[in-house]
Amino acid sequence: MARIEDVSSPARMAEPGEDISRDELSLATRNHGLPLEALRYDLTPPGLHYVLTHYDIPYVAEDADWELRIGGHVNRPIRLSMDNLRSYPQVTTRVTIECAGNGRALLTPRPVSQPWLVEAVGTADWTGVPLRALLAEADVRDGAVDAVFTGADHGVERGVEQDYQRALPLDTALGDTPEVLVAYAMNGAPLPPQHGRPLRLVVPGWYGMAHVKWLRDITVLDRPFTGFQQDVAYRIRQDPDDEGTPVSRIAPRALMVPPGFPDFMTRARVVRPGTTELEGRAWSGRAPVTAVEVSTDGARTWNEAVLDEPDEHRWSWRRWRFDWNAVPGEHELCARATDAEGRTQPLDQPWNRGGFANNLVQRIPVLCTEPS
Ligand SMILES: Nc1nc2c(c(=O)[nH]1)N[C@H]1C(S)=C(S)[C@@H](COP(=O)(O)O)O[C@H]1N2
Ligand SMILES: [Mo]
Repeated sequence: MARIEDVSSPARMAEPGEDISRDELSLATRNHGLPLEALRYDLTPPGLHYVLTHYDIPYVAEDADWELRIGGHVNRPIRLSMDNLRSYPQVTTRVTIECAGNGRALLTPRPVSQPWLVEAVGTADWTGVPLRALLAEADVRDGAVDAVFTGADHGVERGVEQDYQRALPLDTALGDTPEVLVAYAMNGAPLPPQHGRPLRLVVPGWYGMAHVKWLRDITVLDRPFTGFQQDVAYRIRQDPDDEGTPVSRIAPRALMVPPGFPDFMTRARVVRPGTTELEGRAWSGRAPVTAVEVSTDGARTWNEAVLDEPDEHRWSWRRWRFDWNAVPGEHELCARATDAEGRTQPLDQPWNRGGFANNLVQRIPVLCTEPS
């Protein structure tokens, strides 16, 4: 096994023209995306939410046996059963989670990893205990810097054997906007195994890697955490030896429900002439989405879409729609979101070695048939 000190470079790049490999295919069959037609739901139905798991899904026979330990740089280390956790005042937050590698397989050169197109997203109501209530109980000592979250899953990555671990800066862990949750329910039911049964972290606004599943340990550190998923993976680098910047909050993105009907093999879309309502969802983990624009001519011209009124769900995606008068021929549809801080989506491919946080505008080729 390699030591983490020896592995600082990101994953391999595919050679020019190199097809998706068997390894990538085996990841893609385990880690499924949101079928884009399910963007129609406010709350993603169970089983349609995307899934990403680095190693194996731990088998948990009895939630009653689970224990969450909180320790490290605290005055009162604690151990909590699921019943203990359920006795705290509970909070439910609607959160859109997106994998930081969403869009990776569309990049050139392609970082070799889970080959997402654009479908690594989903929205759920997560119920649990605010993390800050648990940290208050453990009484964090002065000088604390990071809180490290450890999952029960274990594996090897680029030669380094490890538990899945991620940290949050202490001010984020203790913050109230967003309020981080230690969640035990998804859409009102116990967490399904693939989403972290019985316990996971939910960090509204942050990319998926921060939402540690099968959470069994929280350790407070008086120094920055330097684990593999923090310091080696999930950093935005142009070159292997860049120090890079950490991946954190979700960049704005709009996705469209694929219009009309698909060709089975190519997924190419077919619509009939006339008015077609285009619709989709848009989100940003930094600031609320304030505009969505739609192009029906391959991003040459843009039109303002109608955004649903903002509701109380600040960390959830918002629905948008646009009436398109489809005429026979080939078209390319696009949508792009802009947030309250002026961030929007690029037309030119943003690129980094991990393929992280790229939010290239989605393009959907559509064939509109002749009137029948
Ligand atoms: N313990 C553990 N937590 C994890 C992961 C993991 O592999 N192990 N994957 C992370 C990543 S990269 C993502 S994108 C999200 C996916 O959450 P979901 O499968 O519930 O959609 O979980 C995160 N939490
Ligand atoms: Mo991810």
